[in-house]
Amino acid sequence: NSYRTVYAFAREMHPKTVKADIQYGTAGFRAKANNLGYVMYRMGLLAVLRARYKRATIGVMITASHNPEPDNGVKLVDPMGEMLEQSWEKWATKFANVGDDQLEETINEIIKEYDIPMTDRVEIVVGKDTRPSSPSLAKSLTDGVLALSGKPVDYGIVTTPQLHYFVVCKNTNRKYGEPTEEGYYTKLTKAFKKLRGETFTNGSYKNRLLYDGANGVGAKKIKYFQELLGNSMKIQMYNDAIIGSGKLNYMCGADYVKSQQKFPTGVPVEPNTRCCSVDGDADRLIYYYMDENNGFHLMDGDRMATLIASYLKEILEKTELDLNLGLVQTAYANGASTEYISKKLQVPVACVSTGVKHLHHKALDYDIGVYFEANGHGTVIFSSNAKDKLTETAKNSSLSEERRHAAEALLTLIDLVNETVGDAISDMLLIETILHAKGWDIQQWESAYTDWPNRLMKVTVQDRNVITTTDAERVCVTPEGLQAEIDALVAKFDKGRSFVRPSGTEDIVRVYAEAATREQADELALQVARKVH
Ligand code: 16G
Ligand code: ZN
Repeated sequence: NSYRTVYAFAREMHPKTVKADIQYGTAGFRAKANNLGYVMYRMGLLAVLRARYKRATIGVMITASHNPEPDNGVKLVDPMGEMLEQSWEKWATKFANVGDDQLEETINEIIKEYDIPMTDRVEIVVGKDTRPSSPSLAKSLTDGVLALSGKPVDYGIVTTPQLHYFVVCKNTNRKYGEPTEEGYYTKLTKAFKKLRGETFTNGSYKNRLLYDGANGVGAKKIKYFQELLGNSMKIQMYNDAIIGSGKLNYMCGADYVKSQQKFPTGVPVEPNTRCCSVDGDADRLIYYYMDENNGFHLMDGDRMATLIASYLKEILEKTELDLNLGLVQTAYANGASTEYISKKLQVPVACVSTGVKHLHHKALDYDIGVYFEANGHGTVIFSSNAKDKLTETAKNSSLSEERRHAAEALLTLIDLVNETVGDAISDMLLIETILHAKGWDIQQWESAYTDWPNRLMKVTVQDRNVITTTDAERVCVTPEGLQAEIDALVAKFDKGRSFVRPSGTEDIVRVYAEAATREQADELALQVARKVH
């Protein structure tokens, strides 16, 4: 039977080359690319098992996002575009770590535990970013899919959110859209142009944007948008170096801009001009500008979330529909953003643990759920109740024109949004749509609130897992006594807030602190970091 093939393939073509165990974390597996061949092969096997268990198409994305070019990684995408269900993460870890001769046994174990039917011919949708290592890793992955008689469907180089979109299109019988690149571009650009109408500028809003493609897939794909959007949006692209240039994410891209709080290289500095950066797989977006005194202004995920939520609230009110709107953040969200959105805009805010799966899951609690991590990953999701009510309202000719138009606008906006996962390009089009509607330049957007000074630090420890947390990572459970020490420190600072958590992607502990002044935020972070050592 085919399990023999599995073992033969593994031994002859994709033998396990690394002894040390690796762990399927919040971003799947990430490592130096040359250590990942056997991991890909095994994820191909697991994807087929998952697809048969769910009786649906499963996605696999080969990317290491904002990591340097020599890294790579892999993550599985569940049928409705979610991250791989948590209970299967341990299987992913096990599959990656067992010896070649234990693969057959491990496959049998999972089949038995989940009663997986081994006959279905399932599709595995594969995508990859622009890393030079990606094609050969994709080959290892498809070998794994084929070894268990699955059907690999290779979409080539695509963004992570495109891959999520394809998976959902396939699993909804195309109700979500056409599972092709063209289908994706058409859906988004059609909605964008409809919302923009015939006037491309409005008030202080100008339809020109400088775009940093991070020398990755985000640069490759924006070209299709530029063409389809025509004059409605002037996107000037920078950082589109060719594959293998070694420049992917190098001193540019959303992660660099956000974590270094610096203007990226390769983008011309034009005072007061709106700029944005995407990351290496184009699922994160950051806006920024330089003022006339060379001062750098960052518009991160918190700012995008508040802009989007405030706009949605505005049009939702016009529809007069009883739909609940909520915002989901993590503990890294700046306190000023949380206060602004919950007190001033009166939109309920929930806080959850770091990682897209937690945010997405919580956002499902609302009719319209906006979620964003401060790092620029986020989107909006709409319940079927919301979609139904909006459709009814838009069609109901006995209602006022204002109500119908508002419902219609929201329905079009739903098409502009990639509900399956955070999507840098879709988010960018959404932000541009909102700024256009409000007639705002980037300074007006920024003036909504002022960020409280904050500091993020990395601390290296012997074993980061001794730190465990609760309450959306805001409270330490172990080591015993640490939380009391943090509380005592925080109490000494005006507007102080601080928390520590083990990173899910690096072997370090992260310390976050906020306070009334820059110096105090730095000092609080430093003092808390000393307690962690
Ligand atoms: C992963 C997460 C991202 C999170 C980051 C935190 C997904 C798809 N990605 O990249 O959302 O912000 O990890 O990293 O969930 P950390 O645990 O090292 O702070
Ligand atoms: Zn990314």
